[in-house]
Amino acid sequence: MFELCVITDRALSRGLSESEVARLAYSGGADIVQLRMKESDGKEMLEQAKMIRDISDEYSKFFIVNDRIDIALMSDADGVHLGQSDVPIELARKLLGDDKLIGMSVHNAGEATGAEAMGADYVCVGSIFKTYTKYDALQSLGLDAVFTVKESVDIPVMAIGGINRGNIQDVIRAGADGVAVISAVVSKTDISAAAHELKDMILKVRPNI
Ligand code: 3NM
Repeated sequence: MFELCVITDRALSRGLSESEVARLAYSGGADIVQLRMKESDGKEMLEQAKMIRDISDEYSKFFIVNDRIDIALMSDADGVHLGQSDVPIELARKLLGDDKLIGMSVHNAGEATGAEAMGADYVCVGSIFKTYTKYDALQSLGLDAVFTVKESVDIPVMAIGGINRGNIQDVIRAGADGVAVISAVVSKTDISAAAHELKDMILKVRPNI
């Protein structure tokens, strides 16, 4: 369920809308699409969210909204992904109810155990490698961070930041339940094929861990 999350990024997706990217990502095997539109107004984001909801239903896959609980509620998304400086998980849970997923970005074991205690359904640790996509990301925590975060919590652990076909299997071997990627999928000319390749690579190492 949490193996491959593809996060949208309009600036990288060569003129495709978020929902177009989502369809291609799901068709390639993405388990989750996370709608991330930091610069967008609510109207446009809600339109994309509703379209992705329908597409994710076609594929029976998950749809998560970054930050915006209001958009998640209005589009009936499966949940939200929150950062350390977003609204507290307890409050998000009150608004969303127990049936929705809440994910949280973390950088270390302390933040991960905190997120779990507050009721997060999964955590996403990063940035594992150098990323050119998020300028304020804490850079290059390394694979050790995946291992220590995984050791510290019982909820699923995803990893993010600079993950691509060259390092994805190391990330899974380090203990990640899954990965979240932007550039390794959405910037490619064949988004579906890129998602398919990464998903395949994850599944290939899974039986060995
Ligand atoms: N969050 P790419 S790194 C959205 O460290 C995001 O929390 C990060 O993009 C974090 O796969 C990141 O292109 C960008 O490196 C990930």
